[in-house]
Formats: sequence, structure tokens, C-alpha cells
Amino acid sequence: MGVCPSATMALLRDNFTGVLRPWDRPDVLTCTSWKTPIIWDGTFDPDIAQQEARRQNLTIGLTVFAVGRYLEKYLARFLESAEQHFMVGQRVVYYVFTEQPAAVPRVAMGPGRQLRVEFVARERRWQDVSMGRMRTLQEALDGRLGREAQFVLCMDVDQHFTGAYGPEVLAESVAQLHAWHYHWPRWLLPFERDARSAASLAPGEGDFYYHAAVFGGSVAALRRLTAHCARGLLLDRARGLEARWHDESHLNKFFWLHKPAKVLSPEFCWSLDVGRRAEIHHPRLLWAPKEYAQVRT
Ligand code: U5P
Repeated sequence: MGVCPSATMALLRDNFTGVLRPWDRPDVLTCTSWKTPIIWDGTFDPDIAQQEARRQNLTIGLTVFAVGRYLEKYLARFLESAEQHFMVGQRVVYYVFTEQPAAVPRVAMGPGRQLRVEFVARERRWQDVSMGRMRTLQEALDGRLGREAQFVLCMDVDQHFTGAYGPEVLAESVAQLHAWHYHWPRWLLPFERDARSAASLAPGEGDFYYHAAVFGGSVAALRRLTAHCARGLLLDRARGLEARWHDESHLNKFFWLHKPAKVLSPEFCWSLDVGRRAEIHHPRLLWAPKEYAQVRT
């Protein structure tokens, strides 16, 4: 399907994945048009990634927001499953952003792993909680998070880990293919199309539709990403606009302008509601069933 020609293989080699083996997955697209790997189960060696992360003596950050009812409903399972599967054997610092620090569940942490709780004021609308994350993350990256981690993954809380999620996902900037949209034709993808919005993409623009439930990268790259999105969100607000998919629309605009250095297959953020698909071998993170009526205010 989308196997990289052998001439591009050298470019696809990255420190965390070793030599990628796209020929083991001829059924899926394993390479973008800008020669970045799309990592699927079977295309990388997790042991090489582990060794490289240890050699670099990395601290890996994982940020998550748990505001309002999202805390009680999802945070414990998210953290407990992360302790089983996320960057096992590496130094990890979790950053939980919430307006209820005292309610954060006590989850037993493995060696070299710690949890920091950061206060964030509660917005009235769920859309504002979601959009406010970019500004808060930007500030955190300028503060302690940016000093103690070298790479950071930013995730939604309403999901849980089901399989190994290791340093093979790390790169300068990391984008996640959206489970519902990865096999759609480009013209159908739900980008913001209102030209007045800072998030807008013109017809013909947009590579893939990326899911804001998982994105990441180096601290420097994430500072640029969060600053770009926070600025776009502010500009839209000043014009009385709100992009179709809120912060996710701005994230998609950013990754159109600044191509990600690694793309994760939908196995890294899968929804069982999509149904069985032959190319999904090993889902590693699963969305919780969407119960918006219960959690959104
Ligand atoms: N979120 C909250 N509380 C809210 C709305 C959103 O904590 O009231 C955070 C959660 O981390 C959630 C993410 O997974 O923003 C994306 O929101 P949603 O699209 O799942 O509603």
C-alpha cells in the first residue's frame, strides 16, 4: 500500500525505532509524503527504543487534564493503566491538571516515576476546558515540566492503556492518526474550512486528520505547537469564532504548516466503536465510551 521505497529507508531510521521494517506491514501506509515514518505494530523494535531512551537518560512527561467530572470518572484508570504500560522502565513524570487537587487518586508509582498535580481554574463550558489546555501546557512547558522532561506526551484522560506504549513513539514532534478518519479520503476530513478562522485549511490542504487526544514531542517543539494553537484560539475568540473541533482544529493547522517528525498509527489511540479492522493488530490505548451527557457541563 504505502511502503517506503528503499531509498528512503535511511531517512526513516530514527534513534528510537532503529531501522524501521515497513515491508513487514505492506497492508498499511508506513511513510508520509515528507518521508516521516508512520509507526504500526510490527514496523519497529521496542527494545532498541528502550535502550536508546536509557542511553539518553531521558525523563518523559505525560500530561493529562482532569477537570470537573472527568477526574472521578477517568483519572484513576488512566494512571493505573499507564503504570502498567506507559514507558515502563523509563523515568516518567505525570502532570495532572485539575481544579480539585485533593481528589486526585493515589496511584502506586513504580521506581523512577512520579506524579505532579497542578491547579487549573475550572472553565464554565467544556469547550473552554478543552481549548484552555494549550495555554496551560505552554505555561507548564516554560516552567517545571519544561525543565524536568526532555520529551512530553499530552493526552486526553478519557482513555486507558492496553498495551506497551514505549519510547518508540518519541520524536521531535509526534502526531496521532484519528481512529475514525485515517481511512477517509482527504476531501472528507473534518478540517476547519471557515477562512476567517486561524485554524482554517483551504480545499486541497491537510495531510491527515490528527487526533488531539495524543500529541507530543520535544519540549522546544511543544512550546512552538502550544504557542501556535493558543494564539490561534485567542485570535478566533477575538473575532467571535470557534473552530469546528476547537483545539484539535488548531492542532491540525499546526501540523499542516509544521509537519510532524513521527506519525502514530491508530493503534496508539483506538476506539472499539470503530469496529474490527484487519490492519489494527495491537491497540495500545483505548478511548473510553463517550458519555458526554454524564461528564460534559
Ligand atoms: N476535559 C476535562 N474536563 C472537561 C472537558 C474536557 O478534563 O470538562 C479534558 C479531558 O482530559 C478530556 C479532554 O479527555 O479535555 C478532551 O475533552 P473531550 O473532547 O473528551 O470532551
